[in-house]
Amino acid sequence: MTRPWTATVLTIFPEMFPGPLGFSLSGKALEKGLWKLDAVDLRSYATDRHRTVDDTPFGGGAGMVMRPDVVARAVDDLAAGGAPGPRIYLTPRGERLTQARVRQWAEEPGLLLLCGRYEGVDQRVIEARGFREVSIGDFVLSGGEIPAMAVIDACVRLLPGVVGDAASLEEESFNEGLLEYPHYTRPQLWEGRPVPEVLLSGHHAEIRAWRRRQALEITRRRRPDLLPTLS
Ligand code: 9WO
Repeated sequence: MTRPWTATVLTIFPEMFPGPLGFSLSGKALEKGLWKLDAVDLRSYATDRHRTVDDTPFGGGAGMVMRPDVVARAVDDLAAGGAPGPRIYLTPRGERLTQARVRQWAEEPGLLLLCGRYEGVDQRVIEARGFREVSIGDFVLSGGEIPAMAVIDACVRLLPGVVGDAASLEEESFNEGLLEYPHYTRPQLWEGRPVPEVLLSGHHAEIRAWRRRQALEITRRRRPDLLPTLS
């Protein structure tokens, strides 16, 4: 392969990577060279002997802020070294990640993911280096590393050759926009609970229709915002 899809991660905790991404689907794909991971220590771009990356916030307030000069040095060095693709800063303030966006990013040559710690990163370097602010959900963690892993995992499973069974991805896009129907396997009777009869029937058209109804019903109850509005 000429240049596999590459996740470049800027973090003060590069040892966290690959972490969970080294297992299962993403881990096997990584071993096969279907994608590449470059976890870069932000501290290596600090200039003082304590390798400081943060400082106190102008205007006062709790905690510390990551310095723009350190982040910019890192980004510029990585860009010169060919770190490709959109630049993403993981923050609860960001625009919410969607599967549509994941599909776009899986088509890029890779991603540069900036992981904040403390109270976040100086806003000027986010703007000056063209980072998009992205959130994976409405909660606050202690840093951007776990969200970065989530973004990478979501992209990697869409790369060519990563999911062996192309039917799985097709089925997923068939289900487009709805929550998934429930799944069942053996034993057929477990703790007095049977598997829905229709799934044992072998009537594939009926099974398809049942799953569709289940998907619609669970979506209506949990995520009505995902359903097209009538009018
Ligand atoms: C911490 C904090 C403490 C005192 C006052 C204000 C404060 N804000 C924050 C904060 O937002 N810290 C973030 C921690 C800074 C960026 C990295 N961190 C982070 C990213 N937490 N959660 C995310 C995240 C990213 C994407 N999607 C969901 C959550």
